[in-house]
Amino acid sequence: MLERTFILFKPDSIARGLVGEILSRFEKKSLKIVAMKLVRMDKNQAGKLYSIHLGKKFYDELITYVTSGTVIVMVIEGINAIRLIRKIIGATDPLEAEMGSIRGDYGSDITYNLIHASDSLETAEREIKIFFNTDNVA
Ligand code: FUP
Repeated sequence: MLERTFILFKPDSIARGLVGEILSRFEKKSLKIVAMKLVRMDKNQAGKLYSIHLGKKFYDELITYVTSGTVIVMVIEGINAIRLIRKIIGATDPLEAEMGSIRGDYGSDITYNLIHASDSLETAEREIKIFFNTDNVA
């Protein structure tokens, strides 16, 4: 099924110069970028994005981290894009992520894990709306 998913390049992927490397992995899998912008996320947007984690012990550190620098938000389209991208990215904890995945190859910390991708169609729809109007998605 043709799907759209929301991707966030977290501040460390930009600071470490890994954006091109990560994007090229998506492009080589025939995934298409349909919207993309550089933003400095505010606490309100970060709170909406991670509302499911409110109250957890890592929540404050996570919000501080994703609002600490420039990020790139993106909508990507492709066949089974949601599951495919989650596989390319790898498990949340870089210690669990398989080598060959983005977090497996470049991650070293569960919080500073480079990238976020939606985990379902419903989540994708909700997350895209936090950052994009329907008229700036191709
Ligand atoms: P993921 O969908 O793989 O991004 O992972 P989750 O939605 O479970 O977690 C969201 C973010 O919370 C992770 F990217 C990093 C952070 N997190 C921690 O810092 N510690 C944890 O134990 C779990 C998640």
